[in-house]
Amino acid sequence: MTRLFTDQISHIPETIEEYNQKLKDKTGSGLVGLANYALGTEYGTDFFAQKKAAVIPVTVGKGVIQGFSKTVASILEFMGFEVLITNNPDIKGIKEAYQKRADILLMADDDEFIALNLENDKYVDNNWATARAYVNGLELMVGGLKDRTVVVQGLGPVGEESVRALIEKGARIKVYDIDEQKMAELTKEASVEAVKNPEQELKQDKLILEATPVENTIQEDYIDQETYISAPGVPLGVGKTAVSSVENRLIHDPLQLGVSLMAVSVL
Ligand code: PYL
Repeated sequence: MTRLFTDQISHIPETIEEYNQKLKDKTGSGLVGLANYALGTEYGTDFFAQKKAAVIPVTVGKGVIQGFSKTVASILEFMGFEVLITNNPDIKGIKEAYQKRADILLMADDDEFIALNLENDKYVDNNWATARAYVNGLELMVGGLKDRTVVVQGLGPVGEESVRALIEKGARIKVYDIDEQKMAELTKEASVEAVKNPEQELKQDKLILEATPVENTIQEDYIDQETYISAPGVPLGVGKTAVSSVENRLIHDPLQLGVSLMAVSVL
């Protein structure tokens, strides 16, 4: 999992309103609407307000990321949840969240980012939630994925889960990863084929799910008015000069979509 760093997320709390409006402009839905669409639910902010979420800093491994807990908390607060960041990290933090009667616990180490609902035993991890959010975001942008071809670049945990979500949508999927074994695994599915040269594919296939942890995987000369990109990968795989030519048809963020879907999926 690519480890975020502070200056990739420190802007999120004060820009979340603007982010949400841009997401609405692109997909017709904001964070809550997209999560409900992806999960087939109809929760409103009044329901979220009845739920207390605790974000627990975790110090193991490479330790706390300055601003991570605050950013996760700000996304949940924006959605309407009652939110606390525990004063203590780690096990003491879990104990504190329990003692403060939190319903939902969110915590992340270097490998996992999970949400647990103590009320109903539901659990979700960020990779699953992020993949579902970005596939459904792409679907909302283009009006439907059935029988459409989607190129998935990067078959890490999010890319792989995205392929599964796209199979459920009835899409035709072309996958690319530097690891040929990963491609071979996924092409066992009838609707999935491996591509050797993703750049060539982008000349004809215009729906892209970019889930690599690499910059500049999508160059400007492969982008036109038909191109739609859903990019859960951090850092953004679209070349900096290319972003301006596709920004109204590009979904990308370091945390917002994944966190919002995590919270709704454990209710
Ligand atoms: C969950 C993010 C999405 C992309 N990469 C993942 C990441 O950066 N994981 C590490 C998160 C560490 C959090 C740290 C803290 O502040 O509690 N343990």
